[in-house]
Amino acid sequence: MMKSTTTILATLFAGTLAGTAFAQDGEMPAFADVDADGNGAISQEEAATAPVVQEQWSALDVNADGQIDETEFASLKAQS
Ligand SMILES: [Ca+2]
Ligand SMILES: [Ca+2]
Repeated sequence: MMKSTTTILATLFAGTLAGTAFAQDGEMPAFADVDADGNGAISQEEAATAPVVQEQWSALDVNADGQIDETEFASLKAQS
């Protein structure tokens, strides 16, 4: 009983991780998805959930205020 329950949970957990990794792998995130707290700007903490944003942070943060607003986010480039 315990064994099969553990196996099911492990499978679900692995599936969740795989789904998350797939969604982040080179795909263009939506601004609203990265802006987790919905304040209209992406902080560096929020960018940590979106590698494509994090990698281009210095290019995106044009006014160097430590946040990516929606206008700055618009220049995000899809990765090849
Ligand atoms: Ca935010
Ligand atoms: Ca900025």
